[in-house]
Amino acid sequence: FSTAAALEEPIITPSVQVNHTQILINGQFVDAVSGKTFPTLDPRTGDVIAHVAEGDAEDINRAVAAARMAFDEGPWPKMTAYERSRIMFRFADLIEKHNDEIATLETWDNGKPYEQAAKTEVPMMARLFRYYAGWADKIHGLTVPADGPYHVQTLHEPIGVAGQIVPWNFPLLMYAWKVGPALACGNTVVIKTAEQTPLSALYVTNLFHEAGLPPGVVNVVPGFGPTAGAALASHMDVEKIAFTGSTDTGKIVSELAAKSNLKSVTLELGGKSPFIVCEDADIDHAVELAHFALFFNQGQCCCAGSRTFVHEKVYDEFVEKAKARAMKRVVGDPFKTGVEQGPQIDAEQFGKILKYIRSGIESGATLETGGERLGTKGYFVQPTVFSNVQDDMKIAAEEIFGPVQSILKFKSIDEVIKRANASRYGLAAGVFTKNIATAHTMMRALRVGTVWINCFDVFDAAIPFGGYKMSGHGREKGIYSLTNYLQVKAVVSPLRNAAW
Ligand code: TXE
Repeated sequence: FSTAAALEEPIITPSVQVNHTQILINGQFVDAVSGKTFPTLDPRTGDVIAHVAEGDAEDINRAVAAARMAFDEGPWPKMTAYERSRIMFRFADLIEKHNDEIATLETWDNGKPYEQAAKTEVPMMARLFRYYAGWADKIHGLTVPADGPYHVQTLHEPIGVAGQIVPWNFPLLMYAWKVGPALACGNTVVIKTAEQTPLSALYVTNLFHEAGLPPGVVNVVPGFGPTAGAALASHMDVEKIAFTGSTDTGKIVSELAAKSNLKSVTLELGGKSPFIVCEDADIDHAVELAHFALFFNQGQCCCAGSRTFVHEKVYDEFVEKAKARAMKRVVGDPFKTGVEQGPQIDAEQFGKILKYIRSGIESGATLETGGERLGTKGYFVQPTVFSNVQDDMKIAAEEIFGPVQSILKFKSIDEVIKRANASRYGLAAGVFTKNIATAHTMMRALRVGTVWINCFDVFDAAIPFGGYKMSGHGREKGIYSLTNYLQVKAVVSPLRNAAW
């Protein structure tokens, strides 16, 4: 690997100050009611970056009360849609202005390459807010042609207070996917950040207030899942909960929502996405994109192409090239230029990944490269490639969420479709072929929320994203995301000639 030098040199000390570590309620930074804090760690070293206020049920109550007030008393839903949209546009401008500070916090707290945060994710966040700002004044109901002498129309109204629970793999993008549509539709928000990555959301929400966001419209509560997260999901005054995270926690969130006030739920959960390379594919292109599909963001993507199915005729060539590509991957301090892979998020995920690697070896898959931790501190894992992986091995069935590529062999299109669909997940798929009929057949047959044909991980504010099966329900991004945050009210009134 192109790793050793990058890992051994002294690590880069980020140049930004961590100024926001408290809970953000009603436009004010406050301590937790309990006075408790928790450390947020630098995944490069395991050292403490800062101590952050630890919200729990009491703080969630306060945040929900603020969001409730901002919704019920205004001004947010009572502002014109144009005024709301202008605040969101101004926020996007401020995100751009502070691009480098925001990206620095994101990399420091999460471990992702700085270049990825600074050149892709933070700009994408600004793009998402502009996209949703554009929607704010284009949301309206219909006039409905009913039978009989009635005037019938629908009003598209905000739901109320939206609770949002986000994970640590894309802290800012998950914020944008959730807060953007909720606000465009006129809702107010309480967002619980992941315990591993509280810093960037606090920083950007402060900027949002600078852009003119009224107090109470977006409240940010850092804290843990079973305390703060569960309190939000079961709160009686929260009318909608949106969650991104593991399938197991998604079930808990659904249950809490059902047991409390039956708040509506959208879930974006795990995946085990097939990446299918047909015999006629451009192999070099497929190798590169299969590598990207799996290793991007340290393998910590819900839609990672984590089952690489390759046609038997091109299998050996593909495995050789995939191995060579993984061996060239540059792993190291994510603040260094040219580094493609930083550390995993925390000790727990790091341990889980190494366990899956051992399980792959024990179950008889061929370890082509990698397989160990890198360095002696922090949570770095060697880019790892397994060949001869079988469907019933754990590494082929369960979400590893790390830099571990599993390459499986197939013989026919019908067979690979069946095997690709034989998963409890259904988030995404990649199909690599030059044959348009094969591409169209697969596109229809695969039971997943996104099919990328001869490409992968193409994200855009307008493209909907979400899962089939146990990868969740509801769609984020695009026009479809708005329906998660709107109530439809039917209004019926008789015309003058109606029989009373
Ligand atoms: O997830 P959790 P974890 C997958 C991935 C990973 C595994 C575990 O396979 O290895 O999940 O990661 C909050 N009530 N994904 O433990 O627990 C928690 O505080 C309410 C896929 O980090 O799902 C955090 O804010 N909330 C995924 C969020 O849920 C609770 C991204 C996610 O944490 C809660 C992350 C509770 N009882 C992990 N318990 C994706 N789809 O992209 C936890 N939380």
